[in-house]
Amino acid sequence: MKKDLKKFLEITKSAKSIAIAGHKNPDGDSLCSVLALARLIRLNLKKNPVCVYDGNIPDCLDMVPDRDKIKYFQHINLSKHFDLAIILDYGTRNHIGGFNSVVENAKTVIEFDHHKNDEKVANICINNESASSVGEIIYNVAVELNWKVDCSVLELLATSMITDTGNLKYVKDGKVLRIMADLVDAGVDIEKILNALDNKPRKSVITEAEVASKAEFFYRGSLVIAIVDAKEYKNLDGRGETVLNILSQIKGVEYIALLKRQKENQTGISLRSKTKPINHIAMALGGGGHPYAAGAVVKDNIKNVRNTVLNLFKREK
Ligand SMILES: [Mn+2]
Repeated sequence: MKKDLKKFLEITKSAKSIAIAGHKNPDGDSLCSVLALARLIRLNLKKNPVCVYDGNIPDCLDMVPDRDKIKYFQHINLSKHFDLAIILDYGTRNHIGGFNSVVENAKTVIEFDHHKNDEKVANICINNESASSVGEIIYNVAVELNWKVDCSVLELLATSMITDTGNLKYVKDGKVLRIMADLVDAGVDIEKILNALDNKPRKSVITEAEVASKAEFFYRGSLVIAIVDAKEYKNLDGRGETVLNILSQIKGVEYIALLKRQKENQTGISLRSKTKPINHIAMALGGGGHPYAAGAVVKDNIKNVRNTVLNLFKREK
């Protein structure tokens, strides 16, 4: 067994209190890898970790197993010193959000991540940048430790892998598909998972379709910029995936920038690309992410951010 994994097992076994969180505003991988790891620890080590989140969990994730077992960070005792804090899928420190105080007060911190991450927060890092999702990392941990699993663990891990690969579209090698094949053989129902993920509120889907209909096209249609105003922002479910999905279907579109007016002088940006890496653009805006899916939050109004984004993409043509 690898050294770090052995240490993870020893520390988790001896910890009297454990808290687990993923990044702020959880997506499918962040939420489901937290719930899957907690369930695995309950099943195999007879301990009951506290699952924590910050921000909002999209309605489309309401149906995942153990959804009711995760608590908003302000509903837990933040001054309590946990023996072990585990952070998953977080990327950079500012994405830990309200869980930061738990991390700072914990005796030991362990991380599982697949983001490029130069500033390690944890004492033990079980990271793999080539993994499709943290769900894939947790699956491999469970296999390596010979841990017992149940249907809910497998469904959670499958949901992590499916959502972080854009429904298996962004699969770069066979690893994740071989795991999915094993999960399907073990009873995971991909159709059921995908139908559950479509469980979005009507007002979100309609609002996102309206946002897409007002999008502007630049550089011979290779870049599309869509803008979400303050009122529309309240109606989004998650990051605006429906807008991104609609616009990515348009012929000739290579890059999508979704700009969200979070506050008067704060703009959230989601960037997507079909074939060329764009995470350097997210970094230039003070953010980061994956090569083809990245983002940032900029303290400026939406009009200025739109012009900055337009200029940054000028070089990408
Ligand atoms: Mn992830």
